[in-house]
Amino acid sequence: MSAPLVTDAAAQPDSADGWVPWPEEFARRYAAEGYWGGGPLGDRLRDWAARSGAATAVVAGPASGPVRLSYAELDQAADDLAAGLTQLGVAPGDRILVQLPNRAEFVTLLFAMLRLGVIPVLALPAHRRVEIEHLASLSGAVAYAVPDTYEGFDHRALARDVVTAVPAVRHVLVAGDAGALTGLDALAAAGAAARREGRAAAPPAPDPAGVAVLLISGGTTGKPKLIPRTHWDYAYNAAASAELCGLTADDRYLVALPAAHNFPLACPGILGALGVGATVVMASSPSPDVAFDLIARERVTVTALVPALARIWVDAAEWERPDTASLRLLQVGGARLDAELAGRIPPILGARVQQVFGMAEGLLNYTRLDEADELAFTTQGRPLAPADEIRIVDSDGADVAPGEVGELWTRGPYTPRGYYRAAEHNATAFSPDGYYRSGDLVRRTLSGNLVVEGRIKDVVNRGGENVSAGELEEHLLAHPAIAQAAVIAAADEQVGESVRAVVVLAPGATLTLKAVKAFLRERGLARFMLPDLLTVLDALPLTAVGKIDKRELRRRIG
Ligand code: OOB
Repeated sequence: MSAPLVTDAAAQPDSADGWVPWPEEFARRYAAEGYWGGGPLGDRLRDWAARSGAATAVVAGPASGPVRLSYAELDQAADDLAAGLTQLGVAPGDRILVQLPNRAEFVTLLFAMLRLGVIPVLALPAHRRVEIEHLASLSGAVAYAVPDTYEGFDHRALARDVVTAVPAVRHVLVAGDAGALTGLDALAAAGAAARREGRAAAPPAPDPAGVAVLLISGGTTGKPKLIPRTHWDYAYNAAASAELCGLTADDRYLVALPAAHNFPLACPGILGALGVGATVVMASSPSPDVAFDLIARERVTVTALVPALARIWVDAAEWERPDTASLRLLQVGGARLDAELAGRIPPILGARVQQVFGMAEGLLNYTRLDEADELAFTTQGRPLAPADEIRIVDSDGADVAPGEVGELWTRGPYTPRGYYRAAEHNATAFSPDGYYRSGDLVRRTLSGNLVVEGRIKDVVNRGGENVSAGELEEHLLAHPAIAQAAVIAAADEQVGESVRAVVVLAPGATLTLKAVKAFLRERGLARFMLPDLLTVLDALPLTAVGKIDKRELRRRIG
């Protein structure tokens, strides 16, 4: 490995190397066992274009005039944009903060940067000034790529604020109407002209053992962190996921979640689909209106959702009966999927369900497609790679007995050994022998699959008794009147914290705290587990990728 072990990230503010490589011994093993190898991700697109040149790589844009890029066109667009970026003075190792929604430019810019060895910092479209300024300064980004507007929000205005607050950001790159700023179209045109006239010398391909992209942690505590994913680890992540999902050139993958999220980007997502010559269809919004039309028109075969969206799709489809005949696989992950909802997916959408328990930090667990549906309804699957190492431990870091609940620790060929420029945090987020301490509470079933029981800190401490929010939420969801549930602490003078159940009701339903308690007691729940307060809301706040946002909920009604 070429990158040095960085122990004090702050000492290297301008280095692209603020990451912790795998120890030599592991790097050698992952290469020897075939997990790592091959060229950098940008070069792979050349191979894919040589193989599938005329096939459609990307479909994007409004229903009125979809943009269709063949593999050959995508390959060329990436070269043009790469030449444009080079002309702008962007150099290998530089970071660019990319905040693009699901449009064709997301893919062309991503590959342009991968080719140059310029590192994308993949922000989500829903991020706003506080997160963006934090990510820009933490990464030392030299540019910020935005859409003109998205969902009624003018990202160019945000970009102007960011450039003022973080002067290291020298360029704003705009997809769409750029106004006085630099348009990605214009940049690609300038790059194409330079290439035609032989003025664009491509820099050498980047080291595939080095960082390819910086993902944003989905953590709900503290500021977002950056996760360095290398060309090799991310290529394996995408290709092995594609194989597990049986993806072939005949598939059409719908990007319904924001493309910058690990799940639709590489599990198998965009990168996995392109790697097998499939077509990537970008949905401008995950709403059933937009998605169902695209599924019918483009004959979509596979897509990925978070549970909150899966529920919206299933409810809408039950009513509207859209044409989803082409859909063979619906992946659901990112948060707890309840078994009842999972069971409604095959009959209503006509697709198999696959649960995916993953994290931007690496480890992916999948339910397998050659196993009984029941496992996909009730478990979160098992690790992707034979080389994934898992420990389920108690609060002292000792392995729990088989079948018991404990914290999931993991290391493996696509689970990095540290966050980017975060030496202090890394000391506690990783064990001394390199396991990532996920904070997820899991147990392993007899079938070898994992079940996620909650988060380690997501408990309400009522006078010394710990009530697991995840466990209580699962019981609440079993109530027919409850569509969504989140359990949070409420300040209580006597016991410190009391248990507040925040719920969204099923259409037309009503509910009282008394009825909830009676229902839970009937299920055999201990008295200390029962909620003290019930709050009914029309909707729960969601994170940038669409998970229930408990931090925001606590802020509103803690
Ligand atoms: C995915 O990645 P992140 O980084 O946004 O969030 C990771 C966290 C996990 O640590 C876990 O707490 C939760 O989200 N989670 C799940 C879950 N999948 C993720 N909790 C329960 N059940 C699941 N199936 O969310 C992500 C990344 C790649 C693929 C899929 C999801």
